[in-house]
Amino acid sequence: MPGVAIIGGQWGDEGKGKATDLLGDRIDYVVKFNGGNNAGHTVVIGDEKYALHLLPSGILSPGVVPVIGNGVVVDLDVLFQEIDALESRGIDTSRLRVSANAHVITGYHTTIDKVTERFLGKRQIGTTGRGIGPTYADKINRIGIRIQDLFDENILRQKIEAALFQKNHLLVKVYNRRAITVDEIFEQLMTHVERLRPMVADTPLELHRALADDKNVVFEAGQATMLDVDHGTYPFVTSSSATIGGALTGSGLGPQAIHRVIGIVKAYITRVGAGPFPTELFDEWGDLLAERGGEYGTTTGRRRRTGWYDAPIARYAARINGVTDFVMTKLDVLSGIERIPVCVAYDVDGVRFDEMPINQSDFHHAKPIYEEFPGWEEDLSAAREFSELPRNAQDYVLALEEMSGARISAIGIGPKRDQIIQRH
Ligand code: 2SA
Ligand code: GDP
Ligand code: MG
Repeated sequence: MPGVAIIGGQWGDEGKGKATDLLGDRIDYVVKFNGGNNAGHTVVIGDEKYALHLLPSGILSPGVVPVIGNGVVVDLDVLFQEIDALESRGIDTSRLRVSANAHVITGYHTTIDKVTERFLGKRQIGTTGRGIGPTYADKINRIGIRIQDLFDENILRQKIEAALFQKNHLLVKVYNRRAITVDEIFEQLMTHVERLRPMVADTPLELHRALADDKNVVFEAGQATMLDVDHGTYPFVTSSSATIGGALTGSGLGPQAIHRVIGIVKAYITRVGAGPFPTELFDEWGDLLAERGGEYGTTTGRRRRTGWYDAPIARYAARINGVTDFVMTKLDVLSGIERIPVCVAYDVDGVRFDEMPINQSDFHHAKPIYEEFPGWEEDLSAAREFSELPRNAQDYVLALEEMSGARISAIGIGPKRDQIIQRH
C-alpha cells in the first residue's frame, strides 16, 4: 500500500479477484483499468459466490470506492444488469465511479466480434464475443464513443453515424448481415443515460487526490500478461493493455502511484481461447486439473485448457510488470499427484530456450523441458501457516519461487476468502 497493482501473471483466471479481496479492509479504492465484461472474477465470501465481469471486485467490500477507469470498455446493459444483480443480494453499489473517457461497447461491436470470429473459421481467436476487440479498434481508429459523449445527443448521433458508416459496409457487403440503424443504437444507449450520470467522474483527478491523501488504491487488471496486446501471444490476445503500463494509462496516473506490483499465478496454468500453450495437457492430468480446479470460464462457461506450471512465463511476467511479489493460487488442486512436472525451459526444434522466445513461430514450436517435483497426499485447505504445509508442498513453492523471478508472498489453498497463507 498505498498504490498496489494486481496483474495476471499467466493467461488469466489466476484468482485476481481473490487477491484483491485479500487486501480487504485496507483498501480505499479499486480501479479496473483495462478490458470490459470479457473478464470474470469469482469471489467467494462466506457461503456466497459472486461472479463479477465489468465491475471491479472492490464493489463487494463496504467502504471501498470501485472505479471503472478510462482504459476500460463499458457495455452499459451489462453494467446495470450487474449492478441490479448485486443490489438484489444486498450489496451497496452506490459508490461506483465511471471515467468520462472510458469507451462504450455498443450493439454493433458485439455483433462484429461474433460475426468476425465465425468468419475466421480455423483462425479464430476464441474471443468471449463481448465486443471487446471492435470497441478498442474504434478507440484507436478515433471513431469510438466515450461515456462523456452520451450526454450530448447531437454529438452522440454524429458519432454513431460515423461509426456505422464503416460498420454497415462491412456487415452488409462482407458478412451479408442486415444494416444496423443509428436510431436503434442511439435509443439503446439513451435508456441508461440518466442512471449513469451521477456515477461519471474525472477519475484521474479523484484517484490523484486519494493518493495524495494517503488512501490505498488497488489497480485491478482484467485478463493477464500473456493476453496483453503488446506483450502477449499476439494475435491470440485480448485487445487491451493488461500489464503494468495499462494500469497507468488506463487510470490516468503517473508511475509514482504504484508501490507494489503483485503478480498472480496459479500453481499450474490455464488458458481460454486459441493460441500457443507449451505445457498444455491433453491427457487425464489435464482433465484432473480442470475438474479439481473448476476450470470453466466465469463469463462464457468454456472449459479452460490446462497445463503444468511454466516458469519461463512467470519470469517473463515478472520482468514485463516489475513484479515485486507473486501470489500463487490453487496449490490445493495439486494434492494427490505423485510427481509434479514444472516447465523450466523450452526445446525449440532442438535448441534450448531458457527464456520465452520472442519470435512467434519459436513459441508455437516450444516443447517444455520439465523438472519433476515430489508431490503430497494431504488436503491443504486447513493450513494457515507455511510451516503447516507438507514438506513437499513447501519445497514445491520454494522451487517455483526460485525460478519465477520474484518472491511468493502468499499461497492460495482454497477458494474461500481465508484460505490463504501469507508469508510476507
Ligand atoms: P476477447 O473477448 O477479445 O478479450 O478475447 C480475446 C482473448 O482473450 C481471452 N480472454 C480471457 N481469457 C481468460 N479469462 C477471461 N475471462 C473469462 C474468465 C473468460 C471466460 O474469467 O473465465 O469466461 O471464457 C478472458 N477474457 C478474454 C479470450 O479467451 C481470447 O483468447
Ligand atoms: P480471475 O479472472 O483471475 O479473477 O480468476 P477467476 O475468478 O476467473 O478464476 C479463479 C477461480 O479460482 C475462482 O473460481 C476462485 O474462486 C478460485 N480460486 C482462487 N484462489 C483459489 C485457491 O487458492 N484454491 C482454489 N481451489 N480455488 C481458488
Ligand atoms: Mg477470470
